[in-house]
Amino acid sequence: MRDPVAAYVALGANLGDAQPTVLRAIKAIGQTPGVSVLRASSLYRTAPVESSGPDYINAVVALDTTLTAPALLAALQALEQAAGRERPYVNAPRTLDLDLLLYGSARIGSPHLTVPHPRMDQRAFVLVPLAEIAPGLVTALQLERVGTQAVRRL
Ligand code: PH2
Ligand code: MG
Ligand code: MG
Repeated sequence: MRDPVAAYVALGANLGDAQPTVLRAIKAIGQTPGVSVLRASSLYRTAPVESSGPDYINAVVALDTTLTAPALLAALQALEQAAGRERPYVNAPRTLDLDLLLYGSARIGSPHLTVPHPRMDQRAFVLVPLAEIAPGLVTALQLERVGTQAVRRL
């Protein structure tokens, strides 16, 4: 059996009933074989960043997983599909977005998966919930740089 790896996943939704969708997704991630949710951040209401439509509901979860990064990605994508995710264009409003932020200390650059997530540093809707559950992973300077983006803890 592989040693468990600490991973972090960002959740986002701004179509349909976003708040219950995100809460259900946190539960579903924890029910995935080979995945335990160790911590879940609060939910945050956030203004769309380079996107459109209603405000988003965002959160971040900390996992322990025995899945490989590609297997974890596939499991997350299956949950997005089950929530009715469509991809009409880049950054389109979405029923559910599950992004793998960090997978242990791995640096991954494959056509399907880039870890650490390449845009996480530019997004308060990721850094603020991540800092809530893993303060050692986010610096004050990183938070300051995204300080103009509106995020409201629910
Ligand atoms: N996700 C995006 C683009 N913009 N803005 C907010 N507030 N929250 C998101 O989750 C989000 C976004 C692409 O995945
Ligand atoms: Mg995303
Ligand atoms: Mg995504």
